[in-house]
Amino acid sequence: MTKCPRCFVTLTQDRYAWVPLAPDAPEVDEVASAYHGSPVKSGKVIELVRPADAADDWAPPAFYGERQTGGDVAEVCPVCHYRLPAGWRGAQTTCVALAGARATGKTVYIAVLVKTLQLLGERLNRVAEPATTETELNYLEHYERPLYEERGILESTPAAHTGNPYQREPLIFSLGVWNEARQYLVIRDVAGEDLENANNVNAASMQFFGHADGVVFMFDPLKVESVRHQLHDLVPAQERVGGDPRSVLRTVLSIIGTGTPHLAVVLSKFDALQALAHVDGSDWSEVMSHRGAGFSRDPSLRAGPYDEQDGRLVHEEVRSLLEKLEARTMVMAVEQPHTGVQLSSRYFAVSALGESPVGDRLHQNGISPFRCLDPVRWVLAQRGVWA
Ligand SMILES: Nc1nc2c(ncn2[C@@H]2O[C@H](COP(=O)(O)OP(=O)(O)O)[C@@H](O)[C@H]2O)c(=O)[nH]1
Ligand SMILES: [Mg+2]
Ligand SMILES: [Zn+2]
Repeated sequence: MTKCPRCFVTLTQDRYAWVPLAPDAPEVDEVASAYHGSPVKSGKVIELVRPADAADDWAPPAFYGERQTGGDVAEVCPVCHYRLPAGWRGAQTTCVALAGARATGKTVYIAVLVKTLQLLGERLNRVAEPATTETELNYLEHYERPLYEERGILESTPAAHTGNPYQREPLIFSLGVWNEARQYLVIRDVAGEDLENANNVNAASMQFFGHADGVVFMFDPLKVESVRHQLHDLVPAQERVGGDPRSVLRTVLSIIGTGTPHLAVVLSKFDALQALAHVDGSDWSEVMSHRGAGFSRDPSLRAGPYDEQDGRLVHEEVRSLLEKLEARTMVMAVEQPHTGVQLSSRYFAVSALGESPVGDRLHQNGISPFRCLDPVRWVLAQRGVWA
């Protein structure tokens, strides 16, 4: 099954659309603009709907778009008018959407996730590489370079209606051939502001959450007062931005509506909780220094298939951690959603950096990711990819 990389809607054999590659007078495309979140210009979109009496093996007549426009065309998604990468319809896609309040670590997570995905790919004898030039440049400029080269920390992702909107573009990675099909992983970042604003529930540009295969919802433990308090001397203070995770989760679940993505609830910046092991005499130190715990080790780069048993163990552990973090209302929101739609969900713990940054610079030990692959491998495994 193939989905559009932007709106995540499944591409069916019933609807097609094209745009001229070199339009004479590009105009604002209202549909594309609504799904993108800011004005998009293009030539006139040519649409084709399967006739009601068409045979089962109906396909668009050859060069239909070219003949309609009198020039070269590119195929676009019939729903959101996103220009589909070459050969897209013949491939299979796994679409993952990041969610969470501002500064929960989504963008840093994506930067590191791609690196660890490539490491695992090497072990599985598979590639994990940008599928388009746009993705390559976007990843390099907005994710990889700020984190790995400048060793700084990424700027907070701008909201969809402000400046440089790199997070409106999907990141598309080729995962090679698996199950006799070309596989792509599409990752969509999001600006936390857009999810902290409950008015966005019906925005076209947010509807991809409902169509995703996986939604990775991040929860920042440093937002929890008692954790921050105990970490006082151990972990450099982070800026106190970002909304209430519970209301963000509520908004995300509302956007998902009747959709059925797998929901990964991820405790981010797990290094901060691990640091609590060193707080003598605190009740946290006992919990966090438990050597036998699944969250004390990271088997995620083993070349084997996704480890379901390990996943369940960590799921239970993180679930009780969340309750300890006074996040019981979040657990309830996940397990008894107000929308009435019970999603397949699992809890995870990740640290993208492995250690807390000092001010706006990375820790001198650099980056040592912890369990970053787990949520995405779980989603991929549900689709039988790299499983
Ligand atoms: N301790 C720790 N801090 C992190 C980690 N990942 C991100 N951060 C911090 O959280 C801040 C926000 O990260 P970012 O990815 O921009 O958050 P976003 O707004 O959710 O995209 C960064 O500036 C880092 O200081 C992590 O794994 N550990
Ligand atoms: Mg961000
Ligand atoms: Zn689309």
